[in-house]
Amino acid sequence: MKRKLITRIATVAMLLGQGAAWAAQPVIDVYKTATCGCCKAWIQHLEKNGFTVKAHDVADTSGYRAKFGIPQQYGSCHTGTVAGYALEGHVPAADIHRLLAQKPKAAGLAVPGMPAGSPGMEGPRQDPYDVLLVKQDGSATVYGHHGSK
Ligand SMILES: [Cu+2]
Repeated sequence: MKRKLITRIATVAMLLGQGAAWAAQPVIDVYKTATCGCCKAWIQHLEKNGFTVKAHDVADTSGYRAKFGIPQQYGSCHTGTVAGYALEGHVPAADIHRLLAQKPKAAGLAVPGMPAGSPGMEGPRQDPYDVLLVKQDGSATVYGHHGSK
């Protein structure tokens, strides 16, 4: 439902000649706990890469994860949505831009856990990690690989 509405809004925006500006800065809604520091760092990463972020502090993110179609096994510390897709965990902005350009049939993207070196989890350690494309049936394929190896 939400997706249809967004599509309609996008169509109206395009008719007004603002399509490019809207497409360049889609809004990402993020559900996180108030005390999560790496969630805030991830949000800053998104904003630095052209996204507008609306953050919502919630007591527990697992209900949002389930609602947006991401199985708990792919869970991380925060759950977001953009253009009808779920974004679970520390997903790099580049993969989100690719998702929005390619528009695959899927529930969304997930970076399970909190890999060291992912956006918002920067530090001395850089672990290799995968960005998963989670399908509507809960299965997943590798959408992107980051870090060494
Ligand atoms: Cu985190």
